[in-house]
Amino acid sequence: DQLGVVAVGFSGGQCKPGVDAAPSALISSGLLTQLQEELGYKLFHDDTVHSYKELLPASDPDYRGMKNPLAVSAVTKKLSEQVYAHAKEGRTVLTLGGDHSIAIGTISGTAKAIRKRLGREMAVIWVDAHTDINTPEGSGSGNVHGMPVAFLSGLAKESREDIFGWLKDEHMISLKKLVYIGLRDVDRAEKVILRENKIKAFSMHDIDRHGIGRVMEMALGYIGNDTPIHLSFDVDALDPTYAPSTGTPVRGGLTLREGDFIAECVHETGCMVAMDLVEVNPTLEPGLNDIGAHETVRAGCSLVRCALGESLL
Ligand code: DIR
Ligand code: MN
Ligand code: MN
Ligand code: MN
Repeated sequence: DQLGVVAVGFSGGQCKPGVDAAPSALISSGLLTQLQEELGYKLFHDDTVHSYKELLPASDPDYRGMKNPLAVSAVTKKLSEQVYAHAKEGRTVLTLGGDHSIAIGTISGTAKAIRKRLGREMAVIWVDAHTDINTPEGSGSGNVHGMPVAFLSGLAKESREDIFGWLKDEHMISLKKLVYIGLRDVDRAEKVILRENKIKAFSMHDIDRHGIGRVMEMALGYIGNDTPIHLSFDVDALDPTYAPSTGTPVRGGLTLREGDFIAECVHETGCMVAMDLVEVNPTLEPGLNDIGAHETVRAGCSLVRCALGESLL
């Protein structure tokens, strides 16, 4: 099978430096080699960790409360084209972030390719402690990594071409085909959006109640058979015990096995068209020495391998 890989060293969707170092850390630990040699993928990768420096503006004032709006818009627009170029060839696309704002690029690129190739609207499984569905006006932080789903679904609109106005209908996703898993830190304004739009969401409470097996049955049942799936995995969905090196850790998260299980179940559908792994920040090292970063990178690699078909037996 063909796998397009895009390595995105970008951190402008939030305020902590270091998340741009994740792709190199993941690749150095052998991830791409494993995908090629152990899982048998034919890789399409330009051997570059993109920082998109040439796209970053000299001055980038806040706009509608958003921080770095021009930079995030320019980078995600370019990334959208990169992902589209892979997906239109029928390749599965793996994007290594970077903070979660990059999903504006990845999901818009896959959504467009799936429309063109298959005439279908794809589903998104968003695994995260957070819903990342703030509108600029509803956001408390102004960090765009808390807003990607709002822009991708049209809940947040902006006509300025250089601030996400480049997102057209062909790039968009339906809130009816979105499923969240792992939630436990959702802003008040976001809860209103979830309720008003009847968005399918499985919080940690649901996982405690039903178990991850049943939750995945319900999540995939909601999406329906034979629907192309984009899996967007924020490593902060995992409990900080397993993934401490991330910008906004929240206690009470998924175990490593629950995270891997989610990825395995998405793989088993045979319908995964793209995966993002985001918010690994190897420079945040809450553990002794760099054990925290090492463990977080290892967890990230495991999630990717599971989503791409590694099985236990
Ligand atoms: C918060 C935190 N909801 C915000 N969001 C995220 O800034 O909008 N943290 N995504 O990872
Ligand atoms: Mn690349
Ligand atoms: Mn996120
Ligand atoms: Mn998160």
